[in-house]
Amino acid sequence: MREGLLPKLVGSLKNPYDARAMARFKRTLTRTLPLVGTAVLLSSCGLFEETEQPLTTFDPAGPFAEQIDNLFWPVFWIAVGVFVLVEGAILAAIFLFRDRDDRKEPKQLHGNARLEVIWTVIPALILAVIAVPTVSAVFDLTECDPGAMEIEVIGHQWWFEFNYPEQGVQTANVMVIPAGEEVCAVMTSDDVLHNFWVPALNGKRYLVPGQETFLRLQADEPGEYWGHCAEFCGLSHSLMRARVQAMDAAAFDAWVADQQQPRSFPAEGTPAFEGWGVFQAKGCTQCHTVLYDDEEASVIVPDDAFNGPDLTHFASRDVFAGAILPEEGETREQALKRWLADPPNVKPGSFMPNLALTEQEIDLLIAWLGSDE
Ligand code: HEC
Ligand SMILES: [Cu+2]
Repeated sequence: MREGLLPKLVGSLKNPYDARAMARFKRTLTRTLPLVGTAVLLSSCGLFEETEQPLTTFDPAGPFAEQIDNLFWPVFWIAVGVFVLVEGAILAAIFLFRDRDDRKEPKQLHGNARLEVIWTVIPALILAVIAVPTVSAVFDLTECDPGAMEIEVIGHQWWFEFNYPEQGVQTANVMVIPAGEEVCAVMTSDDVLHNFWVPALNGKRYLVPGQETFLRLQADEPGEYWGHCAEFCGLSHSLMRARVQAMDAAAFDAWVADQQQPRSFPAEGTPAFEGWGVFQAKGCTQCHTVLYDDEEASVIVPDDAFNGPDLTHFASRDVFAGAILPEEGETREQALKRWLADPPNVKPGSFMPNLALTEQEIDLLIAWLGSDE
């Protein structure tokens, strides 16, 4: 191999009328194209892999995601039609009018006003027709029904906070909603731009510091619907997930009643009690609110201070730290150990610092964290 692939290609392109160069170009193409094609095909296989947390817009689970789906498919098929027509015309021109030794030059259409008007007006009409339902859907998907239950969604680097103002409930990472009912997400951010996206329930919407944005959410059936922050928001953006948990009305009411209860203060002498001691001694109280039935023992981090997730009912959430833990194949305890030992190692840039905890302190903290039954 004296020449590299690139110089070969460039060389043959520079001189397309040179028959030998052209033959070389064709040979190189026939050798490389199958390779490139296979690579592209294989890389797309990843898209169809079954994961436990699928993020797909093709699986709508409620009326708002369905509205998007119902808009997507007609537009997609119109686009397919345009593609086939345009590419077909190009291929027809290439093959029907290709150069032959004994052939005269075909009729030239350059500057044909009639044709140019036609191929400007048709796309403009198609776009205008598509714009009508699109614009109306964009508004409709974000204008909540006045009777809908409100849930505040607050973005933090790198986790979602969910507050239920009517119920007086605060939680993180797992948004619990009643199935078959519209919920209005009233959203903002505590730091930088984030974007709340649960593809099975609705499209994406920004969380903007100092502003409120709205998003209608509804899941028709009880189930788990995964979401992700959809705006690059710093180092651990890719580790900022959320999960929506839809429950039937009775289960939702029971969940609310449970969350409204403060936590019972651990009995003296238990590992949970000692864990609470570690929690206070290590300064965890600086960032994490914990509400006890014993009000004096409660710790409330003011809203305007730096806040981590409310840990009152941490035990009731089966995923944590931006809903990325526990990872597949890992128990909750293993994940908690990893998290408490070195948060920035699990989530680069994490604002929960490494507090240099000993293994014993971690065990006691885990006993306390899991003790709210
Ligand atoms: C400087 C503030 C700060 C301190 C101090 C702090 N944390 Fe955190 N903690 C955070 C933040 C911020 C998060 C969310 C991190 C993320 O998901 O990116 C968090 C997350 C957590 C979580 C996961 C909660 C969930 O639902 O996602 C647990 C558990 C936790 N911290 C326990 C502790 C314990 C125990 C201590 C003391 C040893 C402590 N934290 C000290 C800020 C802090
Ligand atoms: Cu984000």
